Amino acid sequence: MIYSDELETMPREALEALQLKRLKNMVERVYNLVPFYKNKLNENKIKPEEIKTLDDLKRLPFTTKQDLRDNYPFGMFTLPLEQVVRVHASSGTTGKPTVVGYSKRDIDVWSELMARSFAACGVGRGDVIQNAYGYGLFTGGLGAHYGGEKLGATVIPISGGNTKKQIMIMKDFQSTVLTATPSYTLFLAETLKEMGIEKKDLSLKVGILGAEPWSEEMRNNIEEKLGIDALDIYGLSEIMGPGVAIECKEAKNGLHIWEDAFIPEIIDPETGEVLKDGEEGELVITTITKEVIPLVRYRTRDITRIIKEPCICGRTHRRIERIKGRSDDMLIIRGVNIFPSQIESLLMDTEGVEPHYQLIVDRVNNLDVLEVKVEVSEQIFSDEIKQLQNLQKKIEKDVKDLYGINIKVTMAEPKSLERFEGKAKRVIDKRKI
Ligand code: DLL
Repeated sequence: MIYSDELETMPREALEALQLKRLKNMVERVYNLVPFYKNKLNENKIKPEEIKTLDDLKRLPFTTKQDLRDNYPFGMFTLPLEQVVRVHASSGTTGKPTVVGYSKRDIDVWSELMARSFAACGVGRGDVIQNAYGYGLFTGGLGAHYGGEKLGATVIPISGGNTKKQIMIMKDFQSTVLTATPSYTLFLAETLKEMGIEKKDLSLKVGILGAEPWSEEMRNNIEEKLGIDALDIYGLSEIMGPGVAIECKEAKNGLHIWEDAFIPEIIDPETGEVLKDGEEGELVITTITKEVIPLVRYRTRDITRIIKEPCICGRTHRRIERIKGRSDDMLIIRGVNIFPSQIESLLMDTEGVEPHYQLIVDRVNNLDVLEVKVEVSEQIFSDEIKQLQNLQKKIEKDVKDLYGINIKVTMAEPKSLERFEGKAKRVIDKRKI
């Protein structure tokens, strides 16, 4: 289902012309209104009027999370607070949060892009959206909420947590759509089972899941457990919130990034060089419609690639591949780079283990070591010890065969590892403790 035919299927040429017009406008605005940008462009000896083609974008300097921190809280805003109707913030693990602001128009654009995203997942009027993303400074809850209302669907603003009540409501209100993190969705599925509720007792048909990396194998697991289509939604507070990119139900392969609002680039994270479509690297986004806090070439730290091929759904906005992980979360184990999502894929393909795991990284004698703790199914757990040992050895061997590294696998009792209501925290880095 296409929400806005004109904008979503716009011929590339027209779309790129629109991008260029908006980009010029935006660079001009930030140069004149934000001292940070004026200084940065001056330092790089580039003037806004020198941006003449989309290719000139790469002459502009990057913006980083640190820049937002240095200008905490409102230093990057282009408008006075009189015109800022909302703020959100992303927590981060240390120090001050990153603060973002929205004008009335920013909220309207965000709601529209979220409405488009819902529609791309087959959601429309008459659908009941159980919005289990957290409400608050986190953008997930309110972002999905406003988009759902804009679309004309019915939104249940339940937020995350309170799992048993959540399930009662899901059943009684006949929710058709679940918006939540993949890890909370797993927790909901597990609780349903404990409560003796089967998927046929529910009206759920789609899950719009994101805010954290998850694998294709995890998708299959969730779809199987809940009998739904599970679609991937991407976004980040600095750029807007949820709805920056979305998978379409038609292809379920890669996420369309709304290019009339954002210009994506993929760069080599080491050198900053722009890579060609199809090459894997760090996603960099320039916002071209935002009023309060437009960002020039924001380094997301998220690793993905741009899919060049047009999509069968007819949308002309390019797709990015499912996010592999954040470059900060990449583990370097004896010189081999590995993302937690790669370990997840492997675990989820292994019979007898549950989709609950932890990665524990430590440094022993100057070498990084990885321990994978994974829950086993009730059945395996009640089998003889030999079975458990075989399973453990099999996973260790599979990791070695695929990635060439030695890791340690430990088996955890069913339901013993932590469950999550929002974003999962699966990596425990003892090197940083
Ligand atoms: O997580 C916004 C959001 C809310 C997206 C609800 C989707 C659904 P932040 O808290 O600022 O914003 O975190 C942004 O989360 O840079 C990625 O590293 C990660 N992330 C978000 N969506 C995905 C996804 C929200 N679909 C950071 N796959 C981003 C992988 C994701 N990682």
